[in-house]
Amino acid sequence: MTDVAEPQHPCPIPVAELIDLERHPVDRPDSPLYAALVAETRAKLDDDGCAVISQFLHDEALPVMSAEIRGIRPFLHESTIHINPYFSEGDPLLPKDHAINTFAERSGGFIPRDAFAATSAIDAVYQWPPLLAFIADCLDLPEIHCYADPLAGLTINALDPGQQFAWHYDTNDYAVTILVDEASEGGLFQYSPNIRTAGDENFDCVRSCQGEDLTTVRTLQLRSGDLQIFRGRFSLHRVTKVATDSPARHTAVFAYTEKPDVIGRLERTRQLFGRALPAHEAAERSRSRSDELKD
Ligand SMILES: O=C(O)CCC(=O)C(=O)O
Ligand SMILES: [Fe+2]
Repeated sequence: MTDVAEPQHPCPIPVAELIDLERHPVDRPDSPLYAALVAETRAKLDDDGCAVISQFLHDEALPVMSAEIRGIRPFLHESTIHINPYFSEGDPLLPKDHAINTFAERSGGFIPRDAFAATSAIDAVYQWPPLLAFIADCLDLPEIHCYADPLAGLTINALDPGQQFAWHYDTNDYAVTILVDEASEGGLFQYSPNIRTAGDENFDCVRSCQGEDLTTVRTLQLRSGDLQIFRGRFSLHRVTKVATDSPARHTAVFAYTEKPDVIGRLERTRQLFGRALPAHEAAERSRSRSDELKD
């Protein structure tokens, strides 16, 4: 038998020209530099749930990716809502100034996966097998797969001038993002490491953050081209308002799953994207066929 070569991504630019592999040798798992990078990233994740690999991308990749995002911005879905950190309704039985009853603006938009061209450089990095193996190593997982969802797998988060993402927790265990376009002012990622635990919501401390007491809060100085791995289940976080005279802030959000071929639920997809694709309907049908429950 002959070895089957990795299928080539149709992006005309090789990944080696997009990721700075000299500095961050994610493709050389047997090298001491790779071991050091994984150890450092794991240590940061253990310490406060956040690891940043600075200048992960080559500077030359940034204008290419920025231009790509500008090209697909017509597919941006924008909304302005007011959220509490739990994305839930308020609780009339609790005091008015309780963390659960404290809402703040979440304004911004996202560009869905099906807007990306087949030749996308952002997609080439997202899907690159050595990167997936490296991220799995950092998270101490046997393997990860690209989220097969045709709308949610790879997205761009956009914050235009004047927009912000208020304090919240994520529902997923970890997020992998690359900042492509930074704001010139504002648009700062802030987080309060492990402010809650599985057994203690620590509402008082959450309320302090909401009231702009930033004693427990760390602020990242992210730059375009930085890669961030963030565990957002237990660490309250936000992106501050992008200044009104700043360019838009764009992050590429890489979604992965531990099992292959995972697709989002039909109803949830309709809520998030305002539409679903035939793949979502097919997945839902095969789910109900394989469901052996009686009700
Ligand atoms: O755009 C970012 O840097 C991350 C925003 C965020 O917290 C999220 O999408 O859940
Ligand atoms: Fe988040």
